[in-house]
Amino acid sequence: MSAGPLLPPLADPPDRPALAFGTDPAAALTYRELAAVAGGLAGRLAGCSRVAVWATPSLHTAVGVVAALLAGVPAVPVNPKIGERELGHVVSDAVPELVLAAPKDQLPPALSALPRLDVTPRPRESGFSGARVGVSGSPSRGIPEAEPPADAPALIVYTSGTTGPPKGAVLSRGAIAANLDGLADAWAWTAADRLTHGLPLFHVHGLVLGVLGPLRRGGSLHHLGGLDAAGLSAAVDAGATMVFGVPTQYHRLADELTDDPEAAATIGRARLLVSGSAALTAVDHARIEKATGLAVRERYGLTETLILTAALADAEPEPGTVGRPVPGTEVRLAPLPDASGDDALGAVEVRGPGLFSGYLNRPDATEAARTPDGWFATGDIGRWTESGVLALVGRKATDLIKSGGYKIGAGEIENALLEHPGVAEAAVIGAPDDDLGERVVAFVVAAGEAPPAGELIDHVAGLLASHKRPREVRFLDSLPRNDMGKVQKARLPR
Ligand code: MCA
Ligand code: AMP
Repeated sequence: MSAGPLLPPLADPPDRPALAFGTDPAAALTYRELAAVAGGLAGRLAGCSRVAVWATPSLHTAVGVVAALLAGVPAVPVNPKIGERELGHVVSDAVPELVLAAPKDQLPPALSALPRLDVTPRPRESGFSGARVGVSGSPSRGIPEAEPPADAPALIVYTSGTTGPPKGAVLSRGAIAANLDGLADAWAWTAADRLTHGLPLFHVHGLVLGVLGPLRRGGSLHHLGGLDAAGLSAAVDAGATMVFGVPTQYHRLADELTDDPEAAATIGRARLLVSGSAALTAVDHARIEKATGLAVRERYGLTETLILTAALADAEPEPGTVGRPVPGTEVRLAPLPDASGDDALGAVEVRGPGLFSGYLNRPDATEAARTPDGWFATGDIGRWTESGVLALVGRKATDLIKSGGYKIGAGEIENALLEHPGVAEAAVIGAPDDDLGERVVAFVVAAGEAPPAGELIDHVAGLLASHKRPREVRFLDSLPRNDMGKVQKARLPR
């Protein structure tokens, strides 16, 4: 299977802005500069089996990932707030040959044991030259001349399941290209667009849509580090046309904009506000529209499938819905065994070119996620509205929590809690939360005297990524269990 380049503008790079991080002019590159700097680095990566990228929200991360893609080497973006246990799992599962990081980054032991290449994209004003990429380590091995095949792996993105450690979703070059092109159709996304956001760069949302999206189109990205009213209105004032965010970011923005009509009016000059990774509440949808005059478009996806559905740029958005199948993607609702009499509800299944190639080293899990006729079962439950758009109504697994747009497996946190000597039993749930959508709540039966809640929270944050830490710990004398001894989470006190 042959394919055109994943990032076409880098083949004959124009002298137009490509990437900018924050407000420091030194943290910005044109396409010509990016092609030179990433090309130089790619020459040193080519031939590697896989590389880890210490994925801080920085130009270094974007350059490192682009370099790996140019070299045809699969990149494994690593959350820089990852805990020790989780990092150990990622490193032993993905077995990266090298790690790419910024020179100032301090890497934890599991990564600092690997050969390291420092990424130092040089600012324009210092007489930029691609040859000045600071790389220590292996000599140049030459960039492959031919574009790798469409089914070649581009990224391995770790995502949580209900139990066990996160699984590495292998995303091919062809899946990324096809999905980004489908989104370009849905949103009329072109080289004229300047995208802005403040998303992390170790997940599909921030990295695939948020960095590779603009680079595939030939447009530009302005990464803000976070999303607040002042930063966002300045970015729109400076020419940003599209905004991506998770619902928690829009919720906080809505709070701020209530008291800042000037920022709201400026943000309203953008072309498109897009929300995804979790459900945006109708209340926040209305608050943003009232303040800015712009209705937020929702889109729905998974790490494994990329984006399935999106509200179209030129259609009237319907709050509480996630739009139509992205061009090229088929979405169906399969009957639910226990739909409580509501026949319109179904299990969301997807087929199309954006699907992942499988979980790394986990053929069993890959197989389990596929239906007998080859569709991917998302685990989400939805229904089609009368106008033909998808509304999500829930998830099959109660042990998956979505907090701030991050997917978190209850089992992984329970296991981490049980490693603390003060914990005899643990049950973790997602409790409704205005800001985070759901917040991680841990119910704990102490072994002897109850340890301080903060100690348990820090314990989890040290082993796993910090966003997986419980926001609340409640001590119980015992967990509610059925006759078989299985914890009945529905009976936990809310
Ligand atoms: C606090 N912190 C701690 C502790 N307590 N760290 C360690 N131990 C502790 N005990 C620190 C954190 O490290 C962090 O530091 C700060 O406190 C706050 O962290 P956090 O709780 O994460 O911040 P938040 O304010 O609650 O974050 C909200 C957020 C974030 C910004 C919305 O959740 C976020 O970025 N969400 C994006 C999720 C996303 O991209 N999902 C995509 C996957 P510091 O301040 O230094 O950071 S879904 C996907 O890709 C699919 C395809 C899709 O549909 O999009
Ligand atoms: P992840 O595995 O982190 O990629 O998260 C994928 C999950 O996020 C999906 O299965 C959905 O449950 C949820 N999700 C993504 N986008 C939306 C959205 N717009 N509305 C509701 N849930 C969403």
